Amino acid sequence: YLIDQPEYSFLKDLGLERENPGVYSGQWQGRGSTIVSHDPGTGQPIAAVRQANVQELEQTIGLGVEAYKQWRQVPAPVRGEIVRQIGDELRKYKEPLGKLVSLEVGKIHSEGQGEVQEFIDICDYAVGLSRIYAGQVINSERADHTILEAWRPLGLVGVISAYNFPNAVFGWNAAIALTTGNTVLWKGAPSTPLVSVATTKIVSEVLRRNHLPPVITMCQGGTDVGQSLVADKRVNLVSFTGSCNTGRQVGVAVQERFGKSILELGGNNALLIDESANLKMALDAALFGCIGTSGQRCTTTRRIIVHEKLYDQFVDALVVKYQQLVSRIGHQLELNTLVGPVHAQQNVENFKTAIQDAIKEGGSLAFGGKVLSRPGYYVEPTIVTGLAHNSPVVHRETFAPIVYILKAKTLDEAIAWNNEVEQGLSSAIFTERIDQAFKWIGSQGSDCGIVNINTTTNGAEIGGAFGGEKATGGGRESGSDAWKQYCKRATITVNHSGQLACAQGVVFNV
Ligand code: UN1
Repeated sequence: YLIDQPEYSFLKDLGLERENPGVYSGQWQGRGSTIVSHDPGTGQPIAAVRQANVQELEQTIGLGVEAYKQWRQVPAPVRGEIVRQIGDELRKYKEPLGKLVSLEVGKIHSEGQGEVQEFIDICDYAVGLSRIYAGQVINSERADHTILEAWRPLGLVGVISAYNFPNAVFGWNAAIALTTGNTVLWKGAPSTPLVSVATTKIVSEVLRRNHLPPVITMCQGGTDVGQSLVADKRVNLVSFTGSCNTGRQVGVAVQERFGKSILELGGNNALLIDESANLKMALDAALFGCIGTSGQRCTTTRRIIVHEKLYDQFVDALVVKYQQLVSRIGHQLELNTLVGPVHAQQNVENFKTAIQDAIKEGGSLAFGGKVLSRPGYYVEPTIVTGLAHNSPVVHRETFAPIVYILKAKTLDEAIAWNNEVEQGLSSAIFTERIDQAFKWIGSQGSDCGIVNINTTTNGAEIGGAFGGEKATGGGRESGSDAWKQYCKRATITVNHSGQLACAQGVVFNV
């Protein structure tokens, strides 16, 4: 295991061992099957985790429900103080934890650090919010009556996160869920169990220091554990991040029992380049959008729709940029690397299938297209041109660094293509024209949850609500008023008139 080697001593700094218990419910255990986590950059084993079995999951849910009974009585700003401490603890471990995120996912060093930063940022945000989670006072039609609206916690929130953001997605959910008064049960992706364990160790230290019950619990596991979590009535809200297909099943299963869900599913995000665009900026945005995280963000730029007058110039210039990147492909922890591996062999297979389909459907490779022959899972960043806007492969999300460049005649055509895919997560336009910018963000514009101007499709900040429409699932996490999704709303009519009066002028007395 890599954990035995001196240059990986940062794993021990995080409290990890060769074999780690994968369940935290106030204490550490794990009686399910053992899973070995691998470095996607070399294929070497890092360390192992003993996952939860279904019985342990059920016990953990019970403990989370019990902890809620105590936690909901704690004033919100005091809950905020706990989250402040979690943020501070994460600051202490940012470097090794970010490095572990890089090692286990395959993302480059600065992106691993950035991911932990995103968790720290949402902690700060939630601490502030904990003092201002506000309801409202509404005018009543009846004299001396007042209508109040208040937001109450739901109970136990289940968070199922994906391998590409194994730390931050838990953070967005946990920081807001905790400060709104919920307890949290986390199941991370089966292929990033070490990030789950290390993150939970950091968090659990804060709980221990404050003599708190397990307001955060964690069960690493496979499909059996995931399905039991989703089906369990005691989990009041399931926040799921993953594919559209699994998300559809999760949504139906949770609805079946009238639970609540937040679904953060796939994206098929387009970057529109208008004739008036600032080309230098647009190219930089395309580079990070398409290749950042080796094309494995749900917000990755999958399609670039370029105005026909700029098309040739744009494609040529982007190819030059891609050429400059070739020397920057490498292991994710080498500081010079800009393009790390993809996460697993499955991503390589999906990459190959997408390239074959793209060629079958009439596309040509303007750059890349090959799997690199070296240990680990490396593919070439790839540009495909010449495909029809509605080719099946263009409408499919492939979690790999492949972008399809399309040529459009007008902004209206580009917007129609932006909107014609099933997913509706992120989108961006590069334009210097104010009329186009406002059309883009208006009701005739992008139908996505994220609608950017002159910046990338990916890399959203925590202050805004994050999520998308249509097959992306409709959920919102993180900033703005996304906190309301972790609450139930109470509408409270208070009669202070001393007499009973019905609304709508109804008379009902004897
Ligand atoms: C994801 O890929 O699941 O906006 C989340 C971004 C990041 C989050 C991506 N802040 O790209």
